[in-house]
Amino acid sequence: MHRGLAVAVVVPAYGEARLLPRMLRRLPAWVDAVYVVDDASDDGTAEAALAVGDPRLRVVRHSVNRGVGAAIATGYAAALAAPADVVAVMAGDDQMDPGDLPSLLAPLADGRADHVKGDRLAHPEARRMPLARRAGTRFLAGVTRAATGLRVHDSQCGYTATTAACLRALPLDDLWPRYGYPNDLLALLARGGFRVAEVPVRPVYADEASGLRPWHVVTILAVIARRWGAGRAPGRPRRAGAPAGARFGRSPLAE
Ligand SMILES: Nc1nc2c(ncn2[C@@H]2O[C@H](COP(=O)(O)OP(=O)(O)O)[C@@H](O)[C@H]2O)c(=O)[nH]1
Ligand SMILES: [Mg+2]
Repeated sequence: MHRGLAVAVVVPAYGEARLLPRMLRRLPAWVDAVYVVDDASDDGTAEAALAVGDPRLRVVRHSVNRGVGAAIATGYAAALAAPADVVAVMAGDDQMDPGDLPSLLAPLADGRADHVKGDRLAHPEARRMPLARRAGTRFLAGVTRAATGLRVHDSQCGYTATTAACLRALPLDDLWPRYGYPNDLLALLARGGFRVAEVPVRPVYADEASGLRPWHVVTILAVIARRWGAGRAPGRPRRAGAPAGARFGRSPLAE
């Protein structure tokens, strides 16, 4: 429990036997439940997770690889089947600083947002992100803002926390299954009129290897295009606006 909230963490993991145990051992003691989603890894990822011996941990396995977005949707479903107030997502390659989790949860605990995501570009150590990553992220964030109307600055950051109520209302079976899922999730949130907040998180680049390739930008643009204008759909639910000055997605009331 953290600030009165039961906290679940979903960890998508594909070929992460080396880094996943280190990531799991760094999770704060107040996290209530952890769902590792192993997506048909062939390197013993699931066994490595179980060997950590954390009683909070459950491993869910896909029998064939379905992609990081599909794995997160599976993790969300598992987390929602148990009592949880908020569900965070942290990558299995130890690229998300657990020290940032309280700031991700704060807007949810304060009732100011439904979904909070990390913004690596707003962190004092933003320059740790490789230059091409920073440029690509800025470009994709611009397109995502235009498509959804949400004022997001790091659309590609997968470090998030969402209320269980919001997740229950989202059509998660419809979420894009592979790279590009964060943009698709933002479109679904915008379409539902949910309040999205960004908080600075530390960019971590160490000994991991990314599966993302430059050509994925084309896929991501296509994913964004398929729900273009989602946040401006007529008749979407109206929700309370965010406090002035916060880095929140555009409130329907402010339009
Ligand atoms: N379950 C699952 N996880 C994946 C898949 N592809 C990537 N991941 C995980 O998603 C996280 C982020 O992927 P990564 O390739 O490191 O992307 P990047 O950090 O944005 O460059 C890591 O924990 C990966 O293990 C997949 O196909 N299935
Ligand atoms: Mg990574």
